[in-house]
Amino acid sequence: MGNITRKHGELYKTLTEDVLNRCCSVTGFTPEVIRKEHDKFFDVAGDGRLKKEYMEELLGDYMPQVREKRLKYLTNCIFSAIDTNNDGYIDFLEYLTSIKFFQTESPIEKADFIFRIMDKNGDHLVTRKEIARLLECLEDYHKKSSNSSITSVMSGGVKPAANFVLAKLDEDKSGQIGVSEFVDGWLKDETIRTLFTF
Ligand SMILES: [Ca+2]
Ligand SMILES: [Ca+2]
Repeated sequence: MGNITRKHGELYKTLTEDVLNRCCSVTGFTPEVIRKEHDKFFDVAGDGRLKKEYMEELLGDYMPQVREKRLKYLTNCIFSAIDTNNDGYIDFLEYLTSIKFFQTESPIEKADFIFRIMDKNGDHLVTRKEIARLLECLEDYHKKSSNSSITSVMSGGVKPAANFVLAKLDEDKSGQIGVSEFVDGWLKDETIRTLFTF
């Protein structure tokens, strides 16, 4: 996120008027919401840098059915999607932005975020393997699904499921999915949305 709203190495420890204004303009949240989240964030991340282990713990509580190895992969994917300046920590602004993505009502923003989670190596393309690995993480989660199209897509395992996703989304038949193909599919197809919602 190499934009002017971010200052190098800043940890946003004190909510000055300037920091507050920038947080508001980046996220669209009200100052009240930002103050509340600031308290919450610094309660956990004392020095302003949230570590990956903490996210793994949170995710493990949220998705107890996901096994350890898969949880690690999923944590890595989500963490790198949130850690936009790639310094190995989540700072307050990155934290705010991620809340925005998790809470957003905008299907395009949501799809974009899921795409970035799935795109493990960050090359802006999603391969069959990246799809399969994310679905593998979500496999146990989907097992309890009452949605018959999800259980049917997942019934043969993650490889056929990844093929199904690729066949649905790969409009230009390049063998990989670009972000616009994913967003299109997300908007059009309920099975795709449900498959990647967790
Ligand atoms: Ca960071
Ligand atoms: Ca990729």
